[in-house]
Amino acid sequence: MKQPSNNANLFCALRAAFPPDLDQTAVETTSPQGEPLLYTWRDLDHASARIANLLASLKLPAGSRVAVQVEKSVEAMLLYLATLRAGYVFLPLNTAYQSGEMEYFVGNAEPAVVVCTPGNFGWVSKIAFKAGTQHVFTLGDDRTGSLLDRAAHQADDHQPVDKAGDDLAAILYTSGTTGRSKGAMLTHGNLLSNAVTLKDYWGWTATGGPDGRGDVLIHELPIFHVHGLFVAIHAALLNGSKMIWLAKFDPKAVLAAMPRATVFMGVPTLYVRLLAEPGLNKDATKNMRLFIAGSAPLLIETFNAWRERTGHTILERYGMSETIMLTSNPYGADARYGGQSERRGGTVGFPLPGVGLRVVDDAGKALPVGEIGNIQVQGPSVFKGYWRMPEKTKEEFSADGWFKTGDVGKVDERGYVSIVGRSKDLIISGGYNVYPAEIESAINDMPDVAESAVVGVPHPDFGEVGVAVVIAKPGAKLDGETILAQLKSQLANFKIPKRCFVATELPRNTMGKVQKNLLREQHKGLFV
Ligand code: MCA
Ligand code: AMP
Repeated sequence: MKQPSNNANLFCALRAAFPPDLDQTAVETTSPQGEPLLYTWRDLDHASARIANLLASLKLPAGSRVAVQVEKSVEAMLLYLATLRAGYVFLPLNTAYQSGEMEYFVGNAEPAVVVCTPGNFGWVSKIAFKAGTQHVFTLGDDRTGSLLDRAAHQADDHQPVDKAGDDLAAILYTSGTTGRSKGAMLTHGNLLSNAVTLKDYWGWTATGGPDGRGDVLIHELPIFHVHGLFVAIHAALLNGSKMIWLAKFDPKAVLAAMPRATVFMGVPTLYVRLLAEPGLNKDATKNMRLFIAGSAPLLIETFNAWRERTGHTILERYGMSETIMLTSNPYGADARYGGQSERRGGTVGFPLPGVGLRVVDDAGKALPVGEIGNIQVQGPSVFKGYWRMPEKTKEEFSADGWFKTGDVGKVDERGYVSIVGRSKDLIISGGYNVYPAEIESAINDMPDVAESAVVGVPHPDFGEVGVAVVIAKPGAKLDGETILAQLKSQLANFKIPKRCFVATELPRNTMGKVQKNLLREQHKGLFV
């Protein structure tokens, strides 16, 4: 493949990092039936070229969105790479989304192409065609489906479409505290700059490791969010590193992969579940170089227990869909911060090189070191805005151009950032974001419901889970279990509150606002 010198298409940078010997293994995985499967670097190149050629043959308008709701597979990753290569915009969707949620995303994004699982073709294609989508393909987790059937007839070389750094590469939907989800628009430049920074900051190496070829990543996260799709995949590809690819998180499979790997990235729930494995010890992790956590707060108990059991200190970092990664604890000595190299539990480390981070009060005035306030950021990975929502975009930036994260935190005298809360009403459950406003709205639409409140409470496995408190209309009778069952038919399963209480009233302050802090306090002991 010819490398155009000034093409800012992210795929060019990833492809340029493939090792010279394309016959080396790039991905090691198993089929759904458990048979071992190996993909070489050449396989990644050729298979993504075939899909890119298929997309190109459709003659889609520039900037077309390719919406994808499929189970995790290597081919799903290849579809992402092919979309970059073909110059279109990748739009990944959680497989847990139900038809009402999909209807919104597809209606809002108006994708030219939708790719779904063979089993969902019936209902997903109906939604897609209604929204004007011309092409609906299927992709199974076992290398089946019309996408690969059609791509098989295409050539296996493809020249990446010319892109500028500011061109859109992906849209990631992220819920809002009010109203519906917003599509965060990320550019080729956003994604590449962050990937390069993380590769350097986390010390990715192309030598050493279990087979002498450098780092090997255990990839066990879903690939429809920033963590699994961008942070993990980009770092590995940009380092020419092999991935041990698990279709789903399974603590035993992760432990079994550790002797052949060096890097693991996970949300805190995965660390909690790994700690429950008696086989997790210093010996099992002795070949590992780095454990990285993020997407939700890592409890200090988990941080300490991990160090005690394995001898490794988890490196916690912090980011958002709108910004990709913003801060990280140091991997080695950080010269910008006096050579400090300590990974401090309970903190998310330093702003990454190139990231500006400030803590301000509600009026937007910068606060002194150590004071708690709203976190605002700037930098090359900060997104381009919300898809077709210029007003919302404007609201989320300060007058002088800083993005308002909605997270509340502080910076200590040594420069470490801590997240102490959120100004946005958000529950992070097992690394997935759940917006109470969306759940409350679904509950309030039920005929016998007068009002409701959903709050997050501590949970030993998911960190935090939702609990609903519901008030019936006068004379109506409600039952918590029935409400939850009804919600299950409407919303992605991880959004369903783990408990639902029927009460006679919600606590309110003198302004009439529901006092969620009192509900949180009342229910905080439910699961711990
Ligand atoms: C599954 N369930 C959950 C969750 N996941 N409930 C609350 N929160 C969750 N996260 C429920 C299901 O509804 C189901 O309930 C039951 O648990 C079993 O479902 P199953 O799918 O079997 O669960 P699992 O396979 O054990 O999944 C748990 C998980 C998964 C592996 C922790 O949630 C996961 O992969 N989380 C990672 C999310 C992630 O990648 N986040 C990154 C976002 P029932 O039986 O009642 O139906 S990116 C991001 O946040 C930013 C940018 C960042 O900084 O990285
Ligand atoms: P999302 O928009 O789904 O990507 O979620 C981003 C949010 O996850 C951030 O705004 C934070 O609230 C939260 N988050 C990510 N990483 C961390 C972390 N290490 N500690 C605390 N919160 C985090």
